[in-house]
Amino acid sequence: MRLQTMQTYQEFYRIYTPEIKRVMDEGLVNLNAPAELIEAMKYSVDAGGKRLRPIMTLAIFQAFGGDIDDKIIKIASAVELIHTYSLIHDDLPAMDNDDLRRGMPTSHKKFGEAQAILAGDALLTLAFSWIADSNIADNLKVQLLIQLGKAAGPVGMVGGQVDDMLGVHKTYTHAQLVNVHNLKTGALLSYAALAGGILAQVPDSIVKELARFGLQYGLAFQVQDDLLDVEDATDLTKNTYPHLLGVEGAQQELAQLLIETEMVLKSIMAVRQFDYQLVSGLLSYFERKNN
Ligand code: GRG
Repeated sequence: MRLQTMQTYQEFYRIYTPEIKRVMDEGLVNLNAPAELIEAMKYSVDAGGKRLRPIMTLAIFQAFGGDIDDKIIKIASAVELIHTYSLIHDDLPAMDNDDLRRGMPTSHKKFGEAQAILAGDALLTLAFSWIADSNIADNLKVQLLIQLGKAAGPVGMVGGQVDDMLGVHKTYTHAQLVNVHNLKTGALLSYAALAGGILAQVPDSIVKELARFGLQYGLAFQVQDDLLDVEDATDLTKNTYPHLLGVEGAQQELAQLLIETEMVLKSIMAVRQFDYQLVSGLLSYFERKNN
């Protein structure tokens, strides 16, 4: 594989976010499924998220010499289906009971609780089909499916969500909080990063380092999210970094995590050439928010 011509992360993001939406929409409207179900699935998929997870997979895939096409975009978007399902279920009355998501009525407010639950279920299972039904080599498929199952399920995001819920009436230690967020938020981002490496067929040792990059990125993402919640004056009584460390402590933790995240990329660069500036561009998410 060859390294592509240098492209800034901003250009990459501008090109591929609409492509991700197009490929996801095509995958949804072509399903032989009840129109009402497709409508509810598409409503949440099209609600306008940042597409951070598929963008991470695609940027890493390209940075390690992969050529992006619709087939790769669809595989990369599987994790976005899971992310979307998690938000639909997280908003339900039994969980956060939110009326709005991304400025629009939540799925259960728009379609009713039963339809929202089923739209989430359908997005979760469809994610695995999009990988399993693709025409990449079977060994790559199996690796992706194993890793996605781990990241999304009981030893990943769902486990983290449960730990988070159980923590409502207690105060977690720093280590417990890190663990909750590694599972709840970090696991899917870690998958998104390693999936780019698996698709680009880099050695296992680099896939492992990419997973570490995604996990560190996810933790930084969560600290940032907690800090933004403080600015929005949401409550400080939950298990959050500002609650545990104070706002200044959480800001220091974020700065340290970002240094460590970049260090992981540098350590990969020491053993294998890749388009460093494209992948490190993923960290611009934090600059924007800090301005
Ligand atoms: C219900 C099984 C289940 C899991 C829910 C991810 C999650 C677990 C809940 C979401 C709650 C939350 C606000 C977590 C903080 C980090 C996070 C995942 C934020 C949302 O991700 P973004 O910013 O969302 O990538 P967009 O809207 O850009 O797609």
